[in-house]
Amino acid sequence: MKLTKEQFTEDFLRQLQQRFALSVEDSSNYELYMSLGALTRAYYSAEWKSNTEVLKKDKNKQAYYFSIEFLPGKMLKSNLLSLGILETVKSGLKDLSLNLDEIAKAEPDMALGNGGLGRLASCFMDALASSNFPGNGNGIRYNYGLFKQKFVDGYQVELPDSWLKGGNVWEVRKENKAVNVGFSGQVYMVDDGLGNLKPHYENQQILRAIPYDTPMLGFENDVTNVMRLWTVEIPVTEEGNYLTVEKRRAVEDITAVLYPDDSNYEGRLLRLKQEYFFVSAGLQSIHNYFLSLGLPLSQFPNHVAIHINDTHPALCVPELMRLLLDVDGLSWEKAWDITVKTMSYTNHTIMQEALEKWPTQMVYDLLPRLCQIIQEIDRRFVAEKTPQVGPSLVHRTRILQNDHVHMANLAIIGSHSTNGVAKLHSDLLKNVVLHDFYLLYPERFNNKTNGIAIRRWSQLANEQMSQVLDETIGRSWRKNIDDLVLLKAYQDDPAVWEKLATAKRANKERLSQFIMETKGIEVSPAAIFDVQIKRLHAYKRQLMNLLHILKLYIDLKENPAKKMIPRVFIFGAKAAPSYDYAKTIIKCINEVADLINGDKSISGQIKVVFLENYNVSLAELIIPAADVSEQISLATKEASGTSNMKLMLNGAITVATLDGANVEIRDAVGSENIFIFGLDEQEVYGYYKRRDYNAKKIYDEDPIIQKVLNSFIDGTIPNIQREGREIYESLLTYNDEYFVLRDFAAYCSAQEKISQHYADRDVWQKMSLLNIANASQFSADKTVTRYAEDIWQIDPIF
Ligand code: 26Q
Repeated sequence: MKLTKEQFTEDFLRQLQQRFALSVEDSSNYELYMSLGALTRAYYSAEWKSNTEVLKKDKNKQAYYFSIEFLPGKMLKSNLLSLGILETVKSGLKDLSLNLDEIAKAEPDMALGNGGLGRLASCFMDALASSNFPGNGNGIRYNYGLFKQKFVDGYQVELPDSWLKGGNVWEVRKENKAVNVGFSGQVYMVDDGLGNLKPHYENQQILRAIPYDTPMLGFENDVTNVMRLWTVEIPVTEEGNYLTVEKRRAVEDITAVLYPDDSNYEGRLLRLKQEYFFVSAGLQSIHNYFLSLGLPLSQFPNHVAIHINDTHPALCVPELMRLLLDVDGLSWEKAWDITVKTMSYTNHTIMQEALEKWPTQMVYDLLPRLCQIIQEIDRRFVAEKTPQVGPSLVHRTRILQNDHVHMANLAIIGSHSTNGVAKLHSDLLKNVVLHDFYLLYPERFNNKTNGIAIRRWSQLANEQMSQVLDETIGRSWRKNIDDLVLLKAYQDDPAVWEKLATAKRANKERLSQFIMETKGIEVSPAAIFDVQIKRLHAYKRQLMNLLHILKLYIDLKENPAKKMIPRVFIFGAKAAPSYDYAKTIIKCINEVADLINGDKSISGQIKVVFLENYNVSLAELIIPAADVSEQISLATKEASGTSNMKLMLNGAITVATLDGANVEIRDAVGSENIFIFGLDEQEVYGYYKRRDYNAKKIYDEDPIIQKVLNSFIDGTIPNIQREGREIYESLLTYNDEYFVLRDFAAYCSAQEKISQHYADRDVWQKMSLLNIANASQFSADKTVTRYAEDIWQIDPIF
């Protein structure tokens, strides 16, 4: 949009006065933020209205991304960037002696997600709008987002995230789009007098679902899609709706908190209620919208694509069936045909413990009609497939097994597309994890490698580097991300190396200052900033990183004269509150950090910093300052990873196993510009097949590993009597589930190589440059375009 600085300051001062009756001098950052947010909203409101009208008039096919998590972070600066007025606003505020970055800090992070899956959903929202696709989000408006993390005596403590308490400027409550969602009770099929069976419900609990819409702006293209999040309310009925405090609480619980588990599936009834609540509300609202277009139902899949993001929204399948059967009166065959054509599903994990299975009885009690439909889907599946492929394959793939509803099976059988999130992961789905389904439906399987919202992770997070790019290759990359490859032409240009190094240095200084302010730890921006930021999970092997740190430390203690290139090891990670082993690792990292940071005898050559409360905003501060990107999961375990892409884009060099998207990153940058180590997929499966992994043997044969592991139980690391023992036992007594010891030596040599390469500034800068230049292939714009073309069949419009 066009906006002069003068117009902006005038609008802003008016907004501040109208909203808070305040002048700039008397306003807090929060009041300034709210006013700026409201003004930003006013700037895009006309586009939002006209987008909605155009879509309704043209009846374009739209995609709906159903996700139980969204993780947008802060939206002020990203909305200003999309509107093309970020610079104008910045300089207008400066004229008022205000600083946009300070004001922006007052916005709470919207953290309605745990990690990769939720952040991916938000990167996709950005990319869909930026690539002119009509694509919307559908999810839950949790009153409390992901817990805030604090460390007390080195232990993780969780605090509630009441992100809504100051109000949310971006959302709009849509009272007139509310729908009812029914739970429990009994259901009978009765003849409606016309020979059709219709469900008759008794004792059903009816809840109200209210949507809150947040516009998702495209980059400089006037597109405003919608992320629709649902909140539960107790309906007002004619007979009155008096509920006891307890019953009210039980209802409100449904959209109260995000489950903080990102890997371990827990079969809680409340979680199932959440899943059905947002699925039913979202589908009803799509169904209502479709009916308002006045098209025949057979046209539904030509106007609606529904995406099931992991299995959490898999109830989309039976819920759409319910609407088509019970509300529209379609035959089973017609309803099923429409459902399968409409639905598509993404798998995000191969970890067995994360696969959702719900006790059939629980599903029956909570959702009797859905359960009937699921049973009928299962019955027909068995009847149709058994003659074709025989009973044993059917037995392994059916939805109902051992009195449980298998959600992945439901999602695959009820959709036309199943994809993994990186090449390796998608191949594993086909060949191992979902091989049985691949035999049944080979044409349904495909890969869609993840991507990231490049603009947020460069232009917003890393202004310093962005400026260097502007000066070097011009500004076109800001819109056409592919133009980042123009940087390759400068791979041997020392002047460009120097500029990029200066930008990196400034980002490191900014992070060093933050580390000093928040942790009181002094770190040198001249050191290598070695970064591992992701959820804490055993398979991601933060522990291996810690073992390497201990090895270096022991080395320095034994050889006091030794000089190494100083390193700052930076961690950011939350553990699921119920995940004891992950919490143990947090405690150990914190204690090792205290030990090393406080040891004057190593003259600051190693520092360890575990930043609290890792979230999107902190990622935006850490990533631009990273030299080394740790992507060290056991091969086959990380479906894709996305922080690997963000770090690469910001010029960090990756140290990685051949897991997830690391493989594609290596292919993009070339083996000489990444440090690959460790077991590969084949070798890992070799161990599983032979069942001959022996951690104790590796320990017995490797004196370095002995020294490092012993430090956990011999008092070297203080305050970890219980935790140190737990780690030690997990590796030696319980045989090291994720092969940390097997990969340790290779990891240490990769780390040594990193130090050698870093010592040669030119070599390092060239590698770093090539990482930036090759990052554009991981743009979420590309990823969603592939989803749009191959899976959703939606066209860019607007
Ligand atoms: C399921 C049931 C009950 C409670 C919680 C859950 C649950 C919630 C979140 C299970 C899994 C998740 C999140 C998984 C996740 O974030 N997976 C990551 O997805 C990224 C995007 O595709 C990948 O890059 C990561 O590799 C993958 O770990």
